[in-house]
Amino acid sequence: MIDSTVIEVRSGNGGHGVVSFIREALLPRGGPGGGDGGHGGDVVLVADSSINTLTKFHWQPHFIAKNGSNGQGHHKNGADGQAVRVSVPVGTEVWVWEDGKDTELMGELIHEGDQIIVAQGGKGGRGNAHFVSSTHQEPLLAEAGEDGEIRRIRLNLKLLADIGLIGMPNAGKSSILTAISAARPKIADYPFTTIEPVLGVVGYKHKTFVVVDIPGLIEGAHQGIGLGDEFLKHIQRTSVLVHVVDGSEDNIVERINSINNEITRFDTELAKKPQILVINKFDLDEVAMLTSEIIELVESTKGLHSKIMFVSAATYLGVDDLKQAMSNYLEENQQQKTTFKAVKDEAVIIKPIAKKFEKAIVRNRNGSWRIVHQKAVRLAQGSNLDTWEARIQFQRRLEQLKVTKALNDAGIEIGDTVMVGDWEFNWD
Ligand SMILES: Nc1nc2c(ncn2[C@@H]2O[C@H](COP(=O)(O)OP(=O)(O)OP(=O)(O)O)[C@@H](O)[C@H]2O)c(=O)[nH]1
Ligand SMILES: [Mg+2]
Repeated sequence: MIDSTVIEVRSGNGGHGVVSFIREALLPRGGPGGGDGGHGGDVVLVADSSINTLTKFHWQPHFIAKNGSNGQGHHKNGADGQAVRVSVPVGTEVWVWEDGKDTELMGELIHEGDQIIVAQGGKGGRGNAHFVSSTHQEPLLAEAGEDGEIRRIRLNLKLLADIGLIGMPNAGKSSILTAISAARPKIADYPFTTIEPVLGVVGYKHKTFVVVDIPGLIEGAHQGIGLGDEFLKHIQRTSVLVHVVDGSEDNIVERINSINNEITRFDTELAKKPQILVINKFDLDEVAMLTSEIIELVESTKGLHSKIMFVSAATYLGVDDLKQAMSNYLEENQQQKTTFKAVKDEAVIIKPIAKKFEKAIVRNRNGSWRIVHQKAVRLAQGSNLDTWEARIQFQRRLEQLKVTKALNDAGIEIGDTVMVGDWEFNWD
């Protein structure tokens, strides 16, 4: 099962606004008619319960939304670029991935239909019709479209289940899941039969809940021994753990402690979750005979806060009581993000990462200046600043955008070279 993968997403660029004038027979001087560019498409992840793994991203790790179209004359705005909507499993965490590691959690898709905009389309540039002012009836300025975003993100699937089954290999975890639900995980008398998590839906009276069976743990799992502890992330969102022990084994208490140590090392919060301790294989005489001894041993061990139950997954002895205990424990310990009682939450839309606005200007090493204020740069890129008149209009905008003030405050002098986008001029 692929439950973690890095993908690259790219939103569309905004289309450019244009400079254009309406000149018709009856309107010799016309007015500005340059349309706006369309917005670039977003890349959006959508939680979809019909998908259970991230496998498809292994083959298709790139998602590119369409650019917005440029505006045209006669107030024609460019079309918006189409968004790309990508279905991901419910339970997916989305991380910004930089330099080979997670840097920021963008959000978690917990409910069916939850959405997160992982790359926001660039805004369309405004056409010259927007730049009319009392002093400039013939605006010669238009904005270039804003660039889209390119980003690598890591999808990390954490299954959503209410109850997690933990324990050593061969304890009978998969047998218990089979006894309480319609799931049919592989069962065999050798360790590590289960190699990836399996979900089962349990119905008890009028309630339903989801139980996840994960591969067995052994001492040293946190160091990668056995199948390691990477599957433990799939029980991080559960509310209750069912700790399954093979009652026919020796050293029961040591076994329980070593599993608890492994989960503590993985995540101390996980170790604090309430546990139901299930002594399995109760059908075997050797287990049935030692019942009171086992209870005494477990109860006299410090730090074991569990409820003890004796169960046989083979004969179904105690299985109904176990379902009832699970249901009661869930009721008492329910955490938000679970499926218990099939609570139907509203789907949420997670906003994109806020764009960081840098400063307005920078000084180059050779003493010249560069305007980096985004709006000013887009205006310069979208306009032809070759004419004296366009430059006057542009300087007027620089004043409005407070770029002029920033330059003055920083000590610019007449005659200094100023660059913005691809343009270069002397300050006057
Ligand atoms: N007698 C008896 N045998 C059982 C019982 N439950 C499970 N077993 C046997 O124990 C062995 C292991 O069972 P599994 O359910 O595969 O154990 P598991 O904990 O899922 O093991 P891994 O997936 O390897 O971690 C199998 O041979 C089962 O038939 C039980 O209640 N009584
Ligand atoms: Mg198993």
